Amino acid sequence: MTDVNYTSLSKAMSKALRHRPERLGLTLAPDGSVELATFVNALNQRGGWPRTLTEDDIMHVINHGTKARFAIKDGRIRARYGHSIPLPVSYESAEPPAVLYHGTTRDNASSIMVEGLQPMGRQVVHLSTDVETAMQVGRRHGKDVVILTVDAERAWTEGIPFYRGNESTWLAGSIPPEYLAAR
Ligand code: HQG
Repeated sequence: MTDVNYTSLSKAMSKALRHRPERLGLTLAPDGSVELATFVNALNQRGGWPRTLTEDDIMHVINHGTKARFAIKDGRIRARYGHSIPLPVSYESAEPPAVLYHGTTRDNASSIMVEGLQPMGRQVVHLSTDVETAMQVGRRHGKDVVILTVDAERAWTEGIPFYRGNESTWLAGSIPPEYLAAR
């Protein structure tokens, strides 16, 4: 029997915890979390798995996934970033590194330098701590990748809130063009 495909499980987890919790009959708490046991039940109810999922399967995705997309605390699971659900998730504000990066396409970059970085389909803007991560993020959108640097230190000092996503991802509401430069 084939075992659970952990890439498919990770995608289903992202979909439920970032975008469409209602599809699984879930309601997320204000911090975007849901009880782990309830979450596993809901994924099993959805079906389509080669066997019944357990909390260990969720832990496998968290411990062996390519990126730290999810966090578990006090028996509850949440997505660390990426949300598009209508209800705003309350991220915890924190002081960012002095400089952050954003990888995007050349076409997007020209509008961004005029309109600023906007959350577009998500709740917040996603920024990277290093150029390599920003390149990977940008390549998801096209081959012609431009890296923008974000003067996070000045933006933070001047009152723009930032939030930590994971080790290499920071979040912000939006970033006006005066804090951005093409690298
Ligand atoms: C662009 C993945 C024109 C922005 C990644 C980006 C990340 C504008 C696109 C996470 C704009 C939105 C998020 C403006 C922003 N005019 N284009 N004013 N402002 N944009 O996918 O940052 O693998 O929603 O440059 O690794 O690419 O799913 O955001 O190109 O961490 O875990 O609008 O998703 O993580 O695209 O990626 P996205 P993103 P996962």
